[in-house]
Amino acid sequence: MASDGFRPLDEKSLVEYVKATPSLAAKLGNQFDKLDVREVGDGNLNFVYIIVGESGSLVVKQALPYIRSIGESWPMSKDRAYYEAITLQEHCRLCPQHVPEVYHFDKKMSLIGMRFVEPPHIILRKGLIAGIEYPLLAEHISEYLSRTLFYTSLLYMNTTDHKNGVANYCGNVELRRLTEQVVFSDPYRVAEFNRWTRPYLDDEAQAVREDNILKLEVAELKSKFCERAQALIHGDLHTGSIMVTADSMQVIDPEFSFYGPMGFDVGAFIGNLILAYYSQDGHAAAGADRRSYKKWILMAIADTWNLFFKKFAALWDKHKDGPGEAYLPEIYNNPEARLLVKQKYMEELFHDSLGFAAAKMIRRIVGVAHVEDFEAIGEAAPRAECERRALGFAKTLLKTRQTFHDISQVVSAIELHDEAV
Ligand code: ADP
Ligand code: SR1
Ligand code: MG
Repeated sequence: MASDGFRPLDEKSLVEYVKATPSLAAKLGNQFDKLDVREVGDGNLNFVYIIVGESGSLVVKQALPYIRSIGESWPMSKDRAYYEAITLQEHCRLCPQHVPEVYHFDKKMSLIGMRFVEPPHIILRKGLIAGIEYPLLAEHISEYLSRTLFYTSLLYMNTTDHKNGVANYCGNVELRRLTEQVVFSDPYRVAEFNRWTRPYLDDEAQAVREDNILKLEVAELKSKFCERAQALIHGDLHTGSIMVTADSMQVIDPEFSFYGPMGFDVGAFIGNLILAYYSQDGHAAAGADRRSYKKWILMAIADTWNLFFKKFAALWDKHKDGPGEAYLPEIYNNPEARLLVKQKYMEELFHDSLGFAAAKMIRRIVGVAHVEDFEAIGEAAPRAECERRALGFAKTLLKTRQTFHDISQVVSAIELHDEAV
């Protein structure tokens, strides 16, 4: 054991740990005879164990002091487990139906015990690759986004609570720096871990590095990401951080959380749906094209924004006379003033979301961490073709996001770009 009390667990030592931890042992009904223990971590950073016994189940997640997908050559603070645990708890309080319960947190061990999000839940990204429609997805994600973002913003919070919240997350600096680097910097310069589908996208990767307008736009987004403490955001809300069934949705993995721009979460989700859209042709089998599935993804994008807008605005109306510091009732006390500020706020949030969506798409094609949507397309040539379309659309979206005023215009542009190239 290290002097700080940390030791990495394996499947065997984990069982001893659970037995010695009453809050976890109780979740297994204190029955340890026939335990099935499996390490299932397929994310980029951590180790995740599922433990299923005859009388219960749980998940244990442990952060080691480096990035798993790269190795020990890229050290990373294991304090990330602390931020993940406190955000799971806060988001579970605000939106219990869509966030797994935390059973136990051990700061020295950088270890979280939480609810096992049981089968038939699967990772949304895998469902999208398989071509599965989720009729309630937009309803559920808009509920999660609207509640977690509204209730942690100055639209609802008083300034003392909000500043305390901001301060609580200031220490998550290494994960913020990681995002600053791999989303907003590395794709725009030559960097050690950047990769793309060679040689097909060599010219496209170079073009990204030489596009001054693109660099101008991404600088604006980076500045918002670094400087705007708008609400407690998940910070990594891609489709690999969401588990789904036909009628349930659970958001996991908020280790990148901090008080940041709301559009970073909304955009992460929408951007990853757009990536899923452009990957579909690579998954189409003979006699089974993905045309209707692509339509469904477009509908999910539109529904997500529209429902989010509606629910977020409804929360704002409900709490218009509440403690929120941003728009004090004695100043914005007439319907016209309220409408004006709401329109301006939501329009900026819309454009932020589109910008962050685009930046998140670009980094997944020419940066370090790629997505299974494309990686699962075995042959390089068709994979590169899908990626080229996605990258082309993302660049346009990043540069022209201010020209869109409605999500239906974005959806039309996605389709047009797909048909044109
Ligand atoms: P990382 O932080 O490394 O990205 P994730 O939190 O994304 O790790 O988890 C990796 C994988 O572990 C997920 O893709 C999912 O399959 C599984 N997993 C994580 N948390 C749970 C949970 N609470 N219930 C069920 N499976 C989980
Ligand atoms: C080395 S970058 C790893 C990526 O995985 C996480 O899910 C985040 O998206 C991060 O940028
Ligand atoms: Mg993850």
